[in-house]
Amino acid sequence: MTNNGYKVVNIGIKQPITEIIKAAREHKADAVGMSGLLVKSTVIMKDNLEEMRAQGLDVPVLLGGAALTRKFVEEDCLAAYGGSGVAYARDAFDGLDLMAKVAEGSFDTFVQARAKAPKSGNSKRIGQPTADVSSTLRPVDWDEVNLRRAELHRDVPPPVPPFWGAKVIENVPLQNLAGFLNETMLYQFHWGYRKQGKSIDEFKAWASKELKPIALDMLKRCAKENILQAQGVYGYWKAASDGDAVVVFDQDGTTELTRFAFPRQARDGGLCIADFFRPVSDPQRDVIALQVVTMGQQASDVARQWFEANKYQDYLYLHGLSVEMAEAMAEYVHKRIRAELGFAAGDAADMDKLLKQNYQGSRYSFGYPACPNVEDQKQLLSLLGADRVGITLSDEFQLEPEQSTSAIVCLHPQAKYFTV
Ligand code: B12
Repeated sequence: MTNNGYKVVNIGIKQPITEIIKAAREHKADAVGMSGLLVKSTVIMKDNLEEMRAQGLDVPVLLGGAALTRKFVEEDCLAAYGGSGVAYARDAFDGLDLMAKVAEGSFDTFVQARAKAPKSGNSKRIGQPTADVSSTLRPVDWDEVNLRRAELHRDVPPPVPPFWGAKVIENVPLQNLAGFLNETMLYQFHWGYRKQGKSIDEFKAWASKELKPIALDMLKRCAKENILQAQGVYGYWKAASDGDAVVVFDQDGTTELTRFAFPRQARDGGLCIADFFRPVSDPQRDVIALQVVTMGQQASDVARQWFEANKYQDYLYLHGLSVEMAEAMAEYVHKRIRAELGFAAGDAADMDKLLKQNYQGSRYSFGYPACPNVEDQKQLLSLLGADRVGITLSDEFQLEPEQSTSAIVCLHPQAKYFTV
């Protein structure tokens, strides 16, 4: 937007609404923009809009971010705000179109017209914020589930971990992670390069010539200036299923440390993460691995400094790379878990295939459909002692530093991604 002639006052992430209102008044903003990455933040957005209305701040509002849908913005958010209107920006270009409407005074009419238009096929984003999704969506046939569980575990002995509890991994050299980088996500999603008529193979060949050197240079700089600091904590615990919950035990297999509740697919034979663990009644305990990784606070701090210094391209390259490196670090730790448990030999050799789950087990992150409760990261971080590498959880259950990701790792050969 700045590059298109607008003055943008970036007040940063996780700002309370009082700060947003204060800044909007102080700078006489013509519009306010907010971005919501997690579903939790979209709920806060709605509260913010109600507060703006209550405080009489009446300016056009633009909303975007991975966790939003056009429907949520045009129905719930618009109803919460009214006033000069709220519009959904699918991407930065949508944002520019909307600002043009603010400038020519047609935003309000546009918002009203768009709110009335049908909303099918307008967004690939995830659904609206959901309330408590931990409960089962329909009655469960437990006889059937128990039979399936018995079947799943018959010939699959629990793996034997090299240690119990959590272990810290400090300062992983970035070159060790580079191989796990999802380049497609980096170039297309974060850096915004489009295929523009090229086939996927042509795009890959082009990207490897034109974009990979940029990524490698940036990685070198990050290593030299210590901008990315890859750290993590992971470990192994005894575990069992109890209904749709997974109970995590101490090494003795009887002292319950915590439990995570999971939703079950509402269909015959519907899956639930708990199915990949032997029931509590079984004398044998299964194993669960937990992990959390970060690229460190410096990544966010430097990205912000570059942004403030108007180094937009460097900022974009660094931010995209840092978040994808967090994902790469998560893959790296997951690979280490498979190696320690002795089944990494079954990993696909090709990285593209590996990133598509061609390995045994599954890494589920809280906040994803089979495992939706981001709140459960509280117990996860506490079991891991994640504060030892500087990872904490905000009141809105966001991981800090931003470039961090957590997961539970199910080790059962049939554990794959599924949606609920
Ligand atoms: C990359 C990614 C990550 C990265 C980095 C996230 C980051 N800070 O950028 C990492 C690996 C760190 C990560 C971690 C997590 N993630 Co994540 N992640 C993603 C992913 C794949 C892409 C997000 C992204 O960066 N997109 C690129 C940017 C540029 O796009 P964007 O944010 O959508 O913004 C564009 C538009 O929306 C628009 N826009 C956005 N804001 C605004 C504002 C205005 C004013 C305007 C005009 C336009 C606009 O313009 C932008 C450019 O086009 C999404 C899924 C998806 N496909 O979107 C999940 C997603 C956001 N993650 C999700 C989850 C659950 C998590 C974790 C909680 C998982 C975990 N337990 O570890 C953590 C939380 C991290 C934290 N700090 O709390 C969920 C969130 C849903 C939920 N339940 O809340 C998503 C939606 C995946 C999913 N389908 O479930 N994640």
